[in-house]
Amino acid sequence: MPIHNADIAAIFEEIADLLEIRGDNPFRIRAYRNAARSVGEFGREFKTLIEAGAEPPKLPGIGADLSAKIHEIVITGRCAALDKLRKEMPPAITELLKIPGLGPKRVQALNRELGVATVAQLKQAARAGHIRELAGFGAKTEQRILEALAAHAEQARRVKLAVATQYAEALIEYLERVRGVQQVVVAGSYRRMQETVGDLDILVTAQPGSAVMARFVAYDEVRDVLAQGETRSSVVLKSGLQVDLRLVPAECYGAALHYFTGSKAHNIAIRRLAQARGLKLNEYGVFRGERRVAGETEESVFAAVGLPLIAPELREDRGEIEAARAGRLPQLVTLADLRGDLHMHTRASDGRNTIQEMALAAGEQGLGYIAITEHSRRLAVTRGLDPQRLARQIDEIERLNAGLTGITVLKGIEVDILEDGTLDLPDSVLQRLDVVIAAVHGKFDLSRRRQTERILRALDNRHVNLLAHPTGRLLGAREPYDVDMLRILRKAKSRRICVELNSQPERLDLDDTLCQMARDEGVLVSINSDAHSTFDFANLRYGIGQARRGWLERDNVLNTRSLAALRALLNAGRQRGGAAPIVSPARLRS
Ligand code: DGT
Ligand code: CA
Ligand code: CA
Repeated sequence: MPIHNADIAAIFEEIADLLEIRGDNPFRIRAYRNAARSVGEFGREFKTLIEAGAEPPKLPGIGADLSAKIHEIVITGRCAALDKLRKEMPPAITELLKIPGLGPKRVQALNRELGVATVAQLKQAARAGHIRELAGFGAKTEQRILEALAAHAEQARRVKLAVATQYAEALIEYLERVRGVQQVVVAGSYRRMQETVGDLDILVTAQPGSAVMARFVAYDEVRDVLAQGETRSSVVLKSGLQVDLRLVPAECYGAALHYFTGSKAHNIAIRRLAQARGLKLNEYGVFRGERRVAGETEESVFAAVGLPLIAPELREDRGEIEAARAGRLPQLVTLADLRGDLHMHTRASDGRNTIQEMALAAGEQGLGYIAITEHSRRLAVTRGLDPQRLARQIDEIERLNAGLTGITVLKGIEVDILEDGTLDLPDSVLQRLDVVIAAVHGKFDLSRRRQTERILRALDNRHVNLLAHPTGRLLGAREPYDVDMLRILRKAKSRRICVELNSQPERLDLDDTLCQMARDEGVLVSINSDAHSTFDFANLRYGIGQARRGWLERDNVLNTRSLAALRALLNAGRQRGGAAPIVSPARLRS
């Protein structure tokens, strides 16, 4: 049975969840979580390496015990340690952890006090009003659980884009090897870079007689075949992800690609344009009467309705058609536009590589500068830095920079915003840094007013450059905290502070619509990896995807600037208070 890194990571995560519900040793739990992350982010498939008999790579955080487990999972498809834990616990209990607002401690309490072990039982208990009676829960929490349950039913079947990518890329490679296959492309929400996808929609063109359909349903990760036909088949993979495959004639490729890329709302609006021109538009082409007038390429489809090509990420019927018609489509930012990355961790806090390793890896990605931004002391679980350790790191970075060429390491911190809006480190320390990122890491459930005030106060600190992951959401695990984002953006604008688009696949925070809001408010967005290892720079592509969905252009993004321009922007921000000249971002670009 083929096993992707994502599957190994999921097993380690489940072990960590179960240990946590059981109240196990926090270090042991953390080891599994770190291992899950290491494996999930590792650039090559363990399965391939192990099957090739290669020496398994030495990943940070993965010792002999975990390495043996990886081996066991790859070879047998199972993990005895997980099977044992599952036997000790109610079978569906980890499903409860997927309900936003329910962490292991609450799940443990619900299970112990009310015997809740399934999502259905949770719903019953909440409806009956039993949850509010538990210590530490209350009526508000009960209400929130009910709301989260409703959202969960819808979300449960969706997969994070980064996870879908692992399955999609393996499948594309497999299909491309089938004889006679010409083009393979994944359309749908995947191509639009939506943060989660419901299923994969694959289009294939092939020479006549190609066995692509037969080979598709025979793919060894297929669990169920829902339908198999000449031109269309649907399967469910072992991971639960559904995949639809359509074989389309080459002359229809563009029309089919446009149709199946969607979104549905966009398609409907485009079809209306076609109708207004007396044309018929469907997945086979654009027709005037019986005659096909376009359809071989997407460009031809758009041209037939009088429009330039619209990037897939924009196709949500959120104004892109009007913009296209008016010749005002944005020139969307690309991965190649990024010149630096302003948020990452090293071994000094909860990262897994040294500063030098991070710098070299970033250089290989084509970046010219990075900022090292460890957690601050308040986040003890991440070994956050106190002023002494930060001072040592500053010295270390200065020494390192002297010997580096092609990449510059900036001194930074991801300082915690405390509950009252003050920062976790004194100004005297922050002032020595190039980049100060402020971030909320706790007290997520303050009222909207208090949460907003808290963040506004943090933005009043004259050293802050950047607000990290501004809503705190974790896809499928934690709702955004309740804040007045417009007020925060306006404050950021007035203080010349930038906001982050955190590229971690479960964060993608700001999301697409908030990116658009930042752009409209004239606040620069910094697209950062928040890397905890050298592999995490790969996540920047997902950040770029959301930025593009949010209509961001190169000039809207802080870290597309040259180092000199970046420094000028950061410094201008820190000399606020009216005296500093307004520096036009356009002029600063070199
Ligand atoms: P998902 O899978 O929920 O993440 O979202 P999509 O956008 O991939 O949606 P899906 O897989 O149901 O369908 C793929 C595309 O096919 C969709 O984006 C647009 C097109 N499509 C599906 N149903 C309709 C429809 O009823 N009308 C039109 N115009 N297009 C449709
Ligand atoms: Ca889809
Ligand atoms: Ca579909």
